[in-house]
Amino acid sequence: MQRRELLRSGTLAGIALLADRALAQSGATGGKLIPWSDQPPSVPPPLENVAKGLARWEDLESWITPNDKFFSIAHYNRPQIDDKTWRLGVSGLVDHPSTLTLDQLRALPREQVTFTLECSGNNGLPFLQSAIGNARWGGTPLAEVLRNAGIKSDAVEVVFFGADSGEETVRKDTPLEFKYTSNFARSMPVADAMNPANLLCYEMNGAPLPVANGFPCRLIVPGWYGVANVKWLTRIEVRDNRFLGRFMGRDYVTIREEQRDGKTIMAETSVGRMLLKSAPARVMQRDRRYQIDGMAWGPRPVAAVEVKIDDGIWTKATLGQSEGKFAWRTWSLDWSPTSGEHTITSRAIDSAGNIQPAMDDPLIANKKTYWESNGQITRHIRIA
Ligand SMILES: Nc1nc2c(c(=O)[nH]1)N[C@H]1C(S)=C(S)[C@@H](COP(=O)(O)O)O[C@H]1N2
Ligand SMILES: [Mo]
Repeated sequence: MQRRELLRSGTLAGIALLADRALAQSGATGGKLIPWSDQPPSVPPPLENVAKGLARWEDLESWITPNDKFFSIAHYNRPQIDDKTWRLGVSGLVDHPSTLTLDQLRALPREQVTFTLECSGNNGLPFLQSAIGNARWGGTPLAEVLRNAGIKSDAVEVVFFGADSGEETVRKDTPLEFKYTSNFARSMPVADAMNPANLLCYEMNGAPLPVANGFPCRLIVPGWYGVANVKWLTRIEVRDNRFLGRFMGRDYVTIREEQRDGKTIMAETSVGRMLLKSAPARVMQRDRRYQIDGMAWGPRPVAAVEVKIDDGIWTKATLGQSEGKFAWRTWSLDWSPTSGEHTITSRAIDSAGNIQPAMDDPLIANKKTYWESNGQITRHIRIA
């Protein structure tokens, strides 16, 4: 390893440790965890294989989510890929189409990014909670591979295909019904794909990617919702028209009631960049003192987090250290509750002054689909 890289990873580890300590503080001094009284239901049987590893928020013990505690979402199958025979194809509107082996990918420049990956469906369904995790992702900058391939001037989009596939149906239950097999895929405009933060990622927290999280290679697009981070990546295609597969044009399309010239319309927008959000993670008790810990994240730096207990006023929480613009930030607040039932709500405020919307904000209240549910989260707790 290069000296500079060693230094950099050393610093990162140091900062991560600090944040971990802040989060584990109460535990370290013999604190007691008070579990939330509003536990989410378990994932219903038809979706058991789709959403896995949804941990309870209060079991979060470190700023970095360990690989074996990271959630996973798979809409089709979970392919077991042999890294010896795995290939990444780069084709379409490029000067030099190519096929890369994992060794060839590893031989290219390596970068790391700490990025909090959240499923855009997180908090949108009763059972879909804590579909979020923070990891240090390592791999080759996507821009490097695209530059080597030479994107032609008439290119519009870059499409990323996974090895997983399933059956899709259009015009269901009509004489025009058509079934076909499709791979998981997502696309991005060329300019977004060329973002230097994007990685063809083969490492998660210093280890090879777990199978559930895309072994041997996945796309990591910091600042974008989980769905854009294509796992089990096998093919990159550059094209001159827009890709409209299921996960671009049907699923992961937010439908929201909006007003236009006095008329109500249903606005349909694609799920892409992540939104400003925060969550109360846990309450710890030490003697008669209580501490509320939580997390905040978003597309811009988090400037503040405020907490509301029951119907009280918003109180500023103390923010933990900021570590990279794509990673979540810890926050905490001392609390002296009376015994009985309480609610705890948090809201994040970003550097541009945007406030995480309340649940009755039209942005959230008029949203008909469950994706992009970044409304304020209220948790319930019983104090003895
Ligand atoms: N190939 C493939 N990539 C995929 C998916 C998938 O089903 N297949 N699910 C996406 C969705 S919806 C999310 S939220 C993230 C979750 O990443 P994780 O499973 O590593 O937590 O992966 C994304 N990448
Ligand atoms: Mo997702």
